[in-house]
Amino acid sequence: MSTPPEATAKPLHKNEVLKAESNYLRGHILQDLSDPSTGTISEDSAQLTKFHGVYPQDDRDLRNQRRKEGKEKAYIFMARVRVPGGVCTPKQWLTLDALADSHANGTLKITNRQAFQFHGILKGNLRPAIREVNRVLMDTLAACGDVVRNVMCNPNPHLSSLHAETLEIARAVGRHLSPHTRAYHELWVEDRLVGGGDPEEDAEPIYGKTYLPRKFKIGFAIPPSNDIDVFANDLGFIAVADDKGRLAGFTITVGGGMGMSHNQVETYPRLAEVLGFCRPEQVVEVAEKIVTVQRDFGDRTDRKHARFKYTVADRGLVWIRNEVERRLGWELGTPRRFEFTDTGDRYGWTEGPDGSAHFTLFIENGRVKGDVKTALREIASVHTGDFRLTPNQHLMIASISPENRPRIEGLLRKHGLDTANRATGLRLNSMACVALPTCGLALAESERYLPELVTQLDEAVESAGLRDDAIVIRMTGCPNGCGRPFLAEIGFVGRSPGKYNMYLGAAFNGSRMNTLYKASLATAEIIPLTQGLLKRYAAERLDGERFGDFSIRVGLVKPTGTAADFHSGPAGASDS
Ligand code: SRM
Ligand code: SF4
Repeated sequence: MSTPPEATAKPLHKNEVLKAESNYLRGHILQDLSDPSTGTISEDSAQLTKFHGVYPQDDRDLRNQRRKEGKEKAYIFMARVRVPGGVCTPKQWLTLDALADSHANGTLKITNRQAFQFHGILKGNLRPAIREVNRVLMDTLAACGDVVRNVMCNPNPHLSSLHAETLEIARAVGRHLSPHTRAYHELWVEDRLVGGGDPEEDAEPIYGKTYLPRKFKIGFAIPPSNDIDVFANDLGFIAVADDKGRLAGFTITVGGGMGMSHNQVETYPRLAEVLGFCRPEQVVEVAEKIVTVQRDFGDRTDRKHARFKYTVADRGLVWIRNEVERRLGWELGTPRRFEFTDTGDRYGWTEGPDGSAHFTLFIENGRVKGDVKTALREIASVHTGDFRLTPNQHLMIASISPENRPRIEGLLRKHGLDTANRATGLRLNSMACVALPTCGLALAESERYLPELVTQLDEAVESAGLRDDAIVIRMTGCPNGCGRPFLAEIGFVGRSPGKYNMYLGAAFNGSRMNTLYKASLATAEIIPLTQGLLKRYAAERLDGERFGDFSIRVGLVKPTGTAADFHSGPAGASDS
C-alpha cells in the first residue's frame, strides 16, 4: 500500500488514528455497550460502530423537554441492515418486521440504497437485535463507515435479460469488498469480543488497518432505467448488451457524490464521469483496483474533502484511468453508449415470461408502518418469491407464482394497497431523507414534511392537468444530500427549521444536476411559488418537455453539472 508523498504534508484526521488503533474496529465498543450509566456510547466508539452499521442518535423531539427535566438526551440507536442488490426473502422480511416491534420503534425504513434501517433501538436491545438479523443470514456490517457500502442494483428481474447476471456480479463485488475483521462476529453474533483478535484472521487485504478515507458507494444500472442514480455513486457500472441482448460488459463511471456544506464552496455535489469499459468477468478486479486508488490517494487529512469525487476532481480522469490501469496491468476498454430514460420506479404489476408476476408498491419515503406494515407481514407469510427494495425507497413483491397471485391480490385489496400507486405523478416521484427526529445532522424536517408539501401541491397539479405527469421532487433536511436532492427536477435542501434552498432544472433521467433557484425560502413561500411554477409549466411546456428541461428553457435557472457529454461512447466498440 503506497502513501502518496503529498498526503503527508497535513496532519491526519483524528479518525485515521482512531481506526489504526482500533484493533480492526474493536476499540472500546464492548465496554461502552456494557456501561449502564448512560444510554449512549463514547464519541470514539460512535465512529467505530458505524463500520458495524450502528449509529448512536437521540430523539430530537424530546431534547428540550429532557433538558428542562435535567435528564440526559433520549438516547437511541439506528441500525442499518445491508441488502446487496436489495433482494430479501419473505422469512427475512418477517424477522425484520417482528424486530421492528420488539426492539425498535415499530417501523422499518427502506433506504434509497436498498437497505433497511431500524430506528429507536435502546442500547440494551442492540446486540440481541443484530444477532437476530444475522440469524436470518443478513447483517449490518459495513452498512455505514469508511468502507464500500451496500452495493446497489436495479431490482426489476424482468426489466431486462441482463438483470440476473448483473445482480450476481453486484453481489460478488459486495462480498469481495466486505471487511474481513472478526470483530463484527465476536461482538454482535457470538456475543464475545476477544480483546486481542487474531492478526491473521482479522487482516484486511484490501482495506488495511485504516480502511478507506471515507465511505465509498458502488451501484449497477441497467439502462434504460437509471433508478440507482448511477452518477451519484463513487463508482458506477452501466450494463451494456451485445447485439443478441446478452451482457457484454459495463461502462464504468467514477467520482459521483451529493454531499456539500452550506456556504463552503470547496464542498460540492458532483456527477460521476465515464472512465472506461470492462467485461463482466473483470468487474470485481476493476472495482477492487479503483477502491485501492482511493484508499491510497484519497485525502485522509480533511473528511470534508475525503470522498473519491474530490480525488477524481483534483487529479483528473486521465490520471485516475492511468493509475487504475497500472494496478490492473491491462487497459480498460472504450466506454459504450448508453441511454437512460428516467430515475423512477415502475409501479404496479409486471409479468415475466414464465408466468410469474411482480408488484411494485409505492411506500411513501420508504417508511413501513401501520396498515402497510401489517399488510406486508400478511403478504410475507404467504409469498413464495422474494422482496426487492427499490433505490427510490419502494418495494417490489417479486416472482409471485401464478397460483399465489390471487391471494396476494386479495391481500393488497384488503389493505387498500392496490390503489396506493394511483397517487399523482408528483407524489410517485417524491423522495425525502429521514431527517428529524432521529438524524443528528438535520437542520430542517424532510420525511415528515415532504408528504404534506406534496398534498398542498397536488391541488395545483390536478387543476393544471398534471395528475399523471411524472415530476421528480426530492427533499433533504440538510445539504449532505441523502435524498439525492441535487438530481431532482425540484429539489429542497434544509437550511434551518422551516427554511429550504430550492433547486430546479435537473434532468429527468438523472444525467444533469439542478441549480439553486431561491435560497432560504420559508415553507409559507414555497407553496405558492411552486404552485405557480407548476401551473406555468402546464401552460407553456413544449410537447413532451420535462419539468427540469422546461425550467432551463424558460430561464428559471441556468444548467449546471451535466453528464450529457458522457452519453456518446462509440456504439458497439469492442476493444476490451
Ligand atoms: Fe446519508 C449521513 C441517512 C443515503 C450522503 N445519512 C447520514 C446519516 C447516517 C446521519 C449521520 O451521519 O449522523 C443519516 C441517518 C439518518 C437517520 O436517522 O436514519 C443518513 N443516507 C441516509 C438514508 C437512510 C436516507 C434515506 O432516507 O434513504 C440513506 C441510507 C442509504 C443506505 O442504505 O446506505 C442515505 N446519504 C445517502 C445518499 C444517497 C446515495 O447514496 O445514493 C447520499 C448522497 C450520496 C453521497 O454519498 O455522496 C448520502 N449521508 C450522506 C452524507 C454526506 C456524505 C459526503 O461525503 O458528502 C452524510 C454525512 C457524512 O457522511 O458525514 C450522511
Ligand atoms: Fe440527515 Fe441530512 Fe442525510 Fe437528511 S440529508 S438524513 S438531514 S444527514
